[in-house]
Amino acid sequence: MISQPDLAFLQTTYSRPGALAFEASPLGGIVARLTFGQHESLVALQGAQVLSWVCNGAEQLWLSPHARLGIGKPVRGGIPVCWPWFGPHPYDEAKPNHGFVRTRIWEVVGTVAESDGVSIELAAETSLADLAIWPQEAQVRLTVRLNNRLALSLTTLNMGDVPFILTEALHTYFSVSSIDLVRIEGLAKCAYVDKIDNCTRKMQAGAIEIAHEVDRIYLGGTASVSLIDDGASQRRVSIMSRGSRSAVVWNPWIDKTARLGDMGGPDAYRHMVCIETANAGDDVVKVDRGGQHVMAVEYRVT
Ligand code: TA6
Repeated sequence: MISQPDLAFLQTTYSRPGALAFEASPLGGIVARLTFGQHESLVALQGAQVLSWVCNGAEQLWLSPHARLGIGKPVRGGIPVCWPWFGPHPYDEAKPNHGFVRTRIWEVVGTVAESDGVSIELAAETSLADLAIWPQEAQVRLTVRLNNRLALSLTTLNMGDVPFILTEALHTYFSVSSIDLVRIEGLAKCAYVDKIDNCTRKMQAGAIEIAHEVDRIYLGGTASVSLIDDGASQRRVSIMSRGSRSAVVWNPWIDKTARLGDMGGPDAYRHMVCIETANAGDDVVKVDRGGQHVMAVEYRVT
């Protein structure tokens, strides 16, 4: 078990009556429950991972039924924080996929409850032990803010004496009615790396529809993307990013769902799609010594 901070301490120090409370999650770790009117979000201390976002009474995110906290494995679903690299380590595949902070217990550094929203800020710092897998000194902070929207802001601070290169993603798993009734707009005419076709570079023509495994890194800046679900939920999720030059679209489809083994069933792929705000592939970020970088995203459901 990974040690968790004291629930009573968190409640006493950071809870906000009627807006933010900490609780022991049935998944095995501590989560913060943010409430704003009929909207709600759950944020795990492990990985500073958003596990749930209920907007207008409907869950917007997909979470594996196998999700467990505190077992040293990343949780599949919600909004994983991929940092300080996206995907496999640039030159050592033995290192964890998507960096090493998804399984880390982040520290709560602040909570705010105001008339226009409620937010929590969490932080994680690289340790001496981390130098073996990433030879930099850095801090990463995530602020999650809930009102009738959900906004995340990921800040990287270079605490060391030399610049470093960063790739990163807010790896958001959206729940969808049925993958065949989904369109993704806003990436037309964007170049992308097709990871299921030998990383061939291609150009997106029109809206994205998904009828097979899709794993693409769209490059060069995508401030506004929309997920359109024409199924039972009949909804559009607007995704407004800043400080991000890449967008990743992923659906594992049938074979990869089976290989992953933690999606919760052979047809789980039909009910999720990842649309990730990122700096990935060619879009690396250089963080100067003493400098910082912010990547942010805001989701709105209409
Ligand atoms: O963002 C898409 C991706 O890089 C896929 O290639 C797949 O690996 C997915 O992330 C999930 O990665 P994970 O390490 O969470 O299993």
